[in-house]
Amino acid sequence: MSNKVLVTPDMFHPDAVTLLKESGFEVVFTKPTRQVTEDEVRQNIMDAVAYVVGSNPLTATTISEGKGLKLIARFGVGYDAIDWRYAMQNGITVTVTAGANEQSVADMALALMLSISRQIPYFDRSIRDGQWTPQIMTHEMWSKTVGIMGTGRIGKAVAKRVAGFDATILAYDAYPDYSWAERANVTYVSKEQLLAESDYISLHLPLNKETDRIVDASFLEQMKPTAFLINTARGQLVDESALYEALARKSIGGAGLDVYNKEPLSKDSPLYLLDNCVLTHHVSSHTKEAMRRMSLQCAEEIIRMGKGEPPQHSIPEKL
Ligand code: 8YV
Repeated sequence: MSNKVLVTPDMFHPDAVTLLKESGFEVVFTKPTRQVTEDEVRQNIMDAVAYVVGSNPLTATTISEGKGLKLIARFGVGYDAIDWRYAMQNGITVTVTAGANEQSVADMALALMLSISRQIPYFDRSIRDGQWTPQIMTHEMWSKTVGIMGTGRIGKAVAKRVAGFDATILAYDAYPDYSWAERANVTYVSKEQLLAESDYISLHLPLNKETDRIVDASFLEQMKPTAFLINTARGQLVDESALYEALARKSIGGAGLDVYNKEPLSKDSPLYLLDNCVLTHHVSSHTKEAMRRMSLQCAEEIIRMGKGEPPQHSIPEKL
């Protein structure tokens, strides 16, 4: 068995590199996630036993080049960009860093809720432009209704935070966790009720064929005209043109977006022209704390694989 671990995320923590080296692995980095090409991965995956993959796509063709590949350790929780079916069919385990980044992503969802409803980017721009009294009114978050779509680890962490705002918390999930909801004072409702009643809608769904463009024109029409849409999950959950239209017509209150249909967001995107949306660069889990946990978790999965032990967080899908 080869001992080469190929790593793409440049934020892979040095402690995880040390851990892998101490366990006898050689660690080889590609270019960082946002620069690496499939070609570069293909060239380097050939003699690797494990690959730590960022948000860069990993196709069947590339995976098939990894003749000795045993583990794909996803540096993150969403595995929509990986041809995981092909990997599993070929006996390659795919793990995710479940439990490592939900606190950071939940923080960001809250930050976006507050940023858009209190117009923080607008005030920041305004004071830098030398204006002291910009005359706009904003909205407080206290005691509002927050709709959480997707109640996995991240959705639950968001619920915990918004409870501190005395929010009424509604949730929608194809697989409700009623015992958590009872403890957390969260009410599962239909999608229609969540859309009609929420002042904030925060998306925490995985991207798959059921959720692709779940936020379309009709979804947006069902939202309150004052409601905010927050997306720290996946850009493809949202029909971005329909969202632009709704924001431009002000048929919803605003949006806080960390993810986009196509990343990086095009320089020509009309979203830049709108004041009622706050945009960040798919950085919800980019905190020192989460990155270290994610790195160590990937390293530990690889070390377990090396010892012939079962993975801790392999992806749940069955073929
Ligand atoms: C990752 C993410 O940090 O966990 C995920 O699925 O989208 C992010 O939080 C990013 O994909 C880098 O790998």
